[in-house]
Amino acid sequence: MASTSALKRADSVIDTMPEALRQSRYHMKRCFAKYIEKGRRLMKLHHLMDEMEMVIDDKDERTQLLEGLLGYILCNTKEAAVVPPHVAFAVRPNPGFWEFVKVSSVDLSVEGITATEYLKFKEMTVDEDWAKDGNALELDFEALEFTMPRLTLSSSIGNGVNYISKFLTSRLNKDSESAQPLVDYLLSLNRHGEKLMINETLSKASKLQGSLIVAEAALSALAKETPYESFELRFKEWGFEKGWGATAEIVRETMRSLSEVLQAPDPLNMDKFFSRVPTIFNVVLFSVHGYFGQSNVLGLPDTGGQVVYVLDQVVAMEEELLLRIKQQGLNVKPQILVVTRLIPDAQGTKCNLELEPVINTKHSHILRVPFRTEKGILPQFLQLPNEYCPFFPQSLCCFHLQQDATNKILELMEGKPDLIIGNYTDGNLVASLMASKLGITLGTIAHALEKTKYEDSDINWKKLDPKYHFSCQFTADTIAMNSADFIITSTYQEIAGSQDRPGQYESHSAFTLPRLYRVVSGINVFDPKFNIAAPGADQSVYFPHTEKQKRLTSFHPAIEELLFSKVDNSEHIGYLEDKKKPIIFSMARLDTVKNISGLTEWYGKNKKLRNLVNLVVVAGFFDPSKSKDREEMAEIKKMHLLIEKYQLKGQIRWIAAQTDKHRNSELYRYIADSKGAFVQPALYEAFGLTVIEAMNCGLPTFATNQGGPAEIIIDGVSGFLIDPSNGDESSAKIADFFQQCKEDAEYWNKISAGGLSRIYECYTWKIYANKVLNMGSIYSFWKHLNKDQKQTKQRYLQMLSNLLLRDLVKSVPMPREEAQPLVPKE
Ligand code: UDP
Ligand code: LCN
Repeated sequence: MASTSALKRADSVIDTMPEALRQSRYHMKRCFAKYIEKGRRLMKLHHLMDEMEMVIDDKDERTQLLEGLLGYILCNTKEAAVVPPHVAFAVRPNPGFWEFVKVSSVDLSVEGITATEYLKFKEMTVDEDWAKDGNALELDFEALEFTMPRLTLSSSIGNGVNYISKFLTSRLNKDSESAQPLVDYLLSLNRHGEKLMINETLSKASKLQGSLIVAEAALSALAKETPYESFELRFKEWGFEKGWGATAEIVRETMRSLSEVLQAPDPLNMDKFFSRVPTIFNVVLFSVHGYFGQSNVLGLPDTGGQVVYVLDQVVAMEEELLLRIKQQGLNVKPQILVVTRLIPDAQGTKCNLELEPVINTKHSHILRVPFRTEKGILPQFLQLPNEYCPFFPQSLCCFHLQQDATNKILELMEGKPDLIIGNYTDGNLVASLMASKLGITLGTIAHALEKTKYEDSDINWKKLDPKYHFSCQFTADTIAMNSADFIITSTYQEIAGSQDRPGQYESHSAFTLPRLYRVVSGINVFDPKFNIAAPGADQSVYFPHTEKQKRLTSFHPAIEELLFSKVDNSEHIGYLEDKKKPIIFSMARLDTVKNISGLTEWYGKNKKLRNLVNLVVVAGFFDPSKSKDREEMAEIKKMHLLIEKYQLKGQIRWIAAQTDKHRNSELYRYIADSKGAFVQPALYEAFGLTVIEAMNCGLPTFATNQGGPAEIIIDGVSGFLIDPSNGDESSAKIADFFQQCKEDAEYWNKISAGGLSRIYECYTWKIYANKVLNMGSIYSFWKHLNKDQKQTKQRYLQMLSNLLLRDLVKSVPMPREEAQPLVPKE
């Protein structure tokens, strides 16, 4: 029986649902009558289950039904739109796979429907006129890419670059002519007008193949280390230009991989060849919001992990670029510019400086360009939209920023960049506008997309727009993700979620903003543009506590004061009575979602844990009246209440937000010395840089199972996963760990070592930079190969941006403070 139902489960919902309903017809008729009883509405899984429970009160019968196919279908239902007499179901049997069906409550007949039809059902629950308007604006991005290959397995999602190599292999394998686009692409490579790799002598694939054979033979007679210069002239006569490699050995390897590709393409040689092609020297990164600076900014509004990520990314990319350029035998200085906004009223930060070198790089800079409106330059900081600060002028300013930044970038780089990478909605928008204008390869990074953070944020957009401006945000996100040649994510779940929860990108596949537009295919998570490249932590700062000679011991007196002094002041409150106990430590912004107050409560309630360890949290500050954010204010008050309620003084130290990463890293290690642990208890975390910082320091880590950390940590091996919605279970798991450490001193070392090996295997900036530069190289060629289709899509996106987004952003209120008039240039 089990195997039959398993087989059936592999079938589509439309095939299996009629029979499943027929088998429980009596109960189902009553169930559907209940569903439609309240009229039009949207139902989630828990509503469907609760109402089924009301109708089928016999537990055994219910269990039997839920164990069958019907239960399987219902459990995979993400949403149902009730429009009597029908109930339309959106079923997601696997990550990325959606099926839509409508069921009649009258006769239980089932009909498959399209995404468009489902969205109309959904709209009927809030706005019948719009749903029935035959001329409503529909966006369909897949319609423009009907010939582009798509992946088919959920497990392949996020591995795009590997599949692009395979697709390229088959494209170049068709006939004798199919390698010509590769030759044309190589012919187009140049650096400031100076040709690279090949010149017009080798304009045909057959000629190139022949010359490669001759060149390889010549190379085999040379010593491996022979520099390119010593055979450059001879190679030039044969049609070869610089860029193949610095030495005879490297040139030979690169030539061999191209020869293999031209003879019979295979993904391995394709990858190898493209990792060596000199296409990327200058990169522009956009990270627009927050206080983008290198010191004293973390913890300021909108200033968190993204700033850390981008700065570390620059260092790693420059290092990798320098290495590659050296291996290519070129004498070129790579340049990376991080473009952000200039804030004249910089509040003590350096955000009013136009150009600032990036620490630990040789040639990279932060370029700050002011936000401008028609009235002039905006002097003050602008927060991303939230309830307290309902402005989203970022989008409006992005249009201007793109124009103002372009000239500056072209001037500083003495030409166009080779790759543009955006970060988050605002940065991705500017990046996509610029990439489209200059015709440059575009990568985008979201860090976190807002759409999934609020239930039904699409259908209810009108209600939420005054607070959050989702109409602008979702439009900007959809435009940027469609413009991108490749999308970098930190985790799989960011793209396609998990078995139970749709991914952040996946939630853009079909959605509707009634009265504005209906997106019938917004993004396809099976598009090979998606790539997982997880960030790392700066390993010169976050290194294991056991590396004694590197330890920053000069911070110890300050750290000891921070942890153990008995005074309450503006930097810390609470104290630790028993200094010998291990410490459980957490550090995050004091947002509700970070759940620092949750951790405090779990600790307060768990006597065993309190006996075993102390609690130290670094988060926000202590005076709610100083907060401008309603959420933060509530969290501060809650923290004080919990400390009071559970009488935590003597066992808790609450430290205000810290901005010195060197001191923070030593704090992680100091806590590791105490044989403590790091706890990241967030209700949801997109990635979680603190998790990998702690693991890099060798501190055993407990992290939320909701979001990115669930992929970082292998439970029980490289750390532990905890369920933020089950505090008792989570605190018991932490207590058990410390109990076990008491009984077996080696256990702590084992988990600490497990965390470190996981980091070295998957979460380093070196791995990241290598992956991202390979993407830049291979997607540039892919874009070249598909330029006609790319251009068509680009025109469609430009139209949407100009017709839709520009109008939407105009309706967003600007801050009251007047902009400063532009000072005319000398
Ligand atoms: N951080 C910090 N001081 C604080 C809180 C956080 O320096 O008081 C740093 C932390 O070390 C990490 C980043 O800010 O590098 C937070 O990144 P994460 O990805 O954990 O969360 P986000 O704030 O981006 O949501
Ligand atoms: C944003 C977040 O919310 C974090 O989870 C990430 O770690 C950070 O950006 C860096 O990507």
